[in-house]
Amino acid sequence: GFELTSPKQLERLEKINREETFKGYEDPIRTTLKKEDNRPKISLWSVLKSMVGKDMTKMTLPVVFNEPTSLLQRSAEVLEYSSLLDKAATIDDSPTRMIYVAAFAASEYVSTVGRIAKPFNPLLGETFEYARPDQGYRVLAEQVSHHPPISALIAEAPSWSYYGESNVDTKFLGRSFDIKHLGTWYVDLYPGKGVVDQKGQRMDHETYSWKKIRNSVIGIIIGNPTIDNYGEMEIRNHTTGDYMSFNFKQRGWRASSAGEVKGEIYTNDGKLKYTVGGHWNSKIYAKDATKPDAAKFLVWEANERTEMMFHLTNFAASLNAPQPHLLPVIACTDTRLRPDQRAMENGEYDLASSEKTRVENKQRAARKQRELSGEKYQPTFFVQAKHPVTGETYWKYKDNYWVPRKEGKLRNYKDIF
Ligand code: CLR
Repeated sequence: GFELTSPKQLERLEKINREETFKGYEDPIRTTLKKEDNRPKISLWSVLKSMVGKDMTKMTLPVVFNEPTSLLQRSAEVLEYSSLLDKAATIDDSPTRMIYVAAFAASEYVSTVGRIAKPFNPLLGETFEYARPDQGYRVLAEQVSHHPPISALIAEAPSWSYYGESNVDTKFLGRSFDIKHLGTWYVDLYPGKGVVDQKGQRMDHETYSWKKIRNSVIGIIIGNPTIDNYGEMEIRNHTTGDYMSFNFKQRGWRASSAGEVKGEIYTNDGKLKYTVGGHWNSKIYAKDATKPDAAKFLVWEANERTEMMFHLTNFAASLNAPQPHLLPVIACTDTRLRPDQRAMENGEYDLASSEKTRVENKQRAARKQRELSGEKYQPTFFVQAKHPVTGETYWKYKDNYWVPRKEGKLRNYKDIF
């Protein structure tokens, strides 16, 4: 919806189109699941009480505690509010761009409300693609490691890329079920007018990075299980030197304090430029801190939600849709083709459970085979590399998905289901 102005943005748009990214995305977007919620009601505590001290990968839970999404898809849910990045790229000054990048980083948490269920742990080599012709972006995620479970993801649009690794450390400590995020996430933003870096050099893009805050399921023993998201997010613009400290307050006794966020944006000379406030579960505002009488302005507002099975958001309901034009085009490793998750979505819990056991056994057999032949597993679409800006190790997209996909070469390249 935003105008593209720079040659770099147009070049990126041209690549997305040339690689026929949107082939298969002709069907209308699915926004809801029509099934009735007929899951048996089992108390979470009754199942979890024997698992104190365990992490999620070591818990064998009945499949009714799952939701029909994979962790690859859940990492892609952040794209629901990607128009914040489109907007950021239209802004000329760097601290103001930071407001919208920060709102993007915070916007994904509203989708966690009511979702007290376990996403499917992706199989090694499982992929998930998602593209939006109406918004101009595309996403690719791949499970690059099984122990520990790590997913790599890249989303690309004409004026930005968002990429990083999802590597979560989960622990059930009795009172709460906690999820710590170890991976770093990046945005490369290509503003229409370019960027001036800290040395005064003109650049076509700038790089931001941050780590995700903690998720915590509380109220497991008494009351109803609720999700909280809290901690300190530090967002850095490595190119201009701007910095933001963004605090997500832990939920207190009063429900009114739930979801509170507070942040400060500093320019590279250490001066406070903006304050940001609001709630990750409803609205986020910003205010110019250099002007005493400045009014706060709305930056982000959560989308309306239709109540549906598993409390998915409307955006989440679109991710696993078995669209007739799309299924023949996607890679054979795509989550949409995973039989246990599909059965779960269809409300066939017994089939979901037996298929889950089958595909997990198949994964185990493949690993045994590799061990016997001394073969080291290599992901297909991502490779570990040193980040050109931060110097940290990250999963670099090999730029080898969309062209082979277009040529039909990913229809049979692997057999994981
Ligand atoms: C949060 C947003 C991140 C990606 C991400 C990774 C792990 C997810 C987490 C999100 C939300 C909460 C989550 C978690 C894994 C397990 C946990 C779904 C999506 C659930 C609530 C734990 C349920 C407990 C079971 C025992 C039922 O970008």
